[in-house]
Amino acid sequence: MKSPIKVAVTGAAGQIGYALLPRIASGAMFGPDQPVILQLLEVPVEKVMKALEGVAMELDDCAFPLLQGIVLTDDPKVGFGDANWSLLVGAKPRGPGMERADLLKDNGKIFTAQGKIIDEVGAENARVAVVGNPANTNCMIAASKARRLTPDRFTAMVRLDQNRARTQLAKKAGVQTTDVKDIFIFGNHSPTMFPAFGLATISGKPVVEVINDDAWLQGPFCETVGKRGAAIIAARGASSAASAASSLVDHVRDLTTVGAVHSVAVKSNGLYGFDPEVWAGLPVKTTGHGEYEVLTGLELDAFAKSKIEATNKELSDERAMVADMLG
Ligand code: NAX
Repeated sequence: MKSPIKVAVTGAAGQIGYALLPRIASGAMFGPDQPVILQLLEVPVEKVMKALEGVAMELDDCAFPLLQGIVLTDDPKVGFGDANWSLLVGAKPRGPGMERADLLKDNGKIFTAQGKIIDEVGAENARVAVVGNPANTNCMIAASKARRLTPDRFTAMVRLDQNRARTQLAKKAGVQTTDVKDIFIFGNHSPTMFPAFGLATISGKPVVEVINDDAWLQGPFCETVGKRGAAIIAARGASSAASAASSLVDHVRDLTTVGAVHSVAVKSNGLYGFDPEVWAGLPVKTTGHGEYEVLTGLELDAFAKSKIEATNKELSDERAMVADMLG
């Protein structure tokens, strides 16, 4: 039996947490032979901590063979202590009439503190995956606070967008999602993100040839993927939770599966024309446990380049709005 890994999850009493924790405990994220200890972090509010206790009771009631311990805490030092992975799901939601800049600043404070503490108390091989929005910029802020952990340890999730794009292409072509390959998300986890259909294939043939409808690909396809979050809210009366949790399982599982090729928001280092300092969705190949390389040299046409320019501008603008919080 392998020794257990410690997985910290923030916002564990929230709706994504509820869908996520049983998947981690069942082995879907780290494999069927990897025991886990869950370190669940929430805000110091009695009602919330009580709800977290309820979540832990349900996890107990599943009798997961791989679940070797559950820690419930409102103390980040305990939550992130020795954690091998920190999954930063908790964030402040955008309230009515709240400006994006205010949301960036409020959440910036949370991720400033969490970046610092993970750097101080996380495991030697600590890795971070950010889900809480605005995910790319929150991740950049957390990474900027680290002195020990290098920027590559900090990733943000664009996998939900990739999964959404994959299914839309499969439905349009009348194939299974497994027939769709290499659909990558470039840029921000926001409606400006670009699902780069020009690089994708269906059953080994370019998507543009199989679907043969540029107007649909450039218009409704990009729009559906970009605005899917809002469509879910309109239909369900609540934001995506099960699909977000499932995509986070995919994000981490593929970052720990050597050879996996997938979309992850990482420090761009100037690739594909992005501002070098922002965290942008990019195609990566996993090269080791949590290690990856960005795929370089992929050919992008003028349409793709214009979309990337727009999403890069948004990321750069977000960076400017939180400039005083970085470093
Ligand atoms: P909920 O509001 O249901 O849960 C969030 C939880 O986080 C709450 O229980 C809250 O108490 C906790 N929290 C807040 N600040 C915290 C802190 N400093 N430390 C620990 N816990 C804290 O939201 P939920 O639907 O679970 O969504 C969580 C986040 O994911 C939101 O920011 C949301 O916008 C974001 N999403 C990101 C997605 C992505 O693809 N990157 C997609 C889904 C989702 O919209």
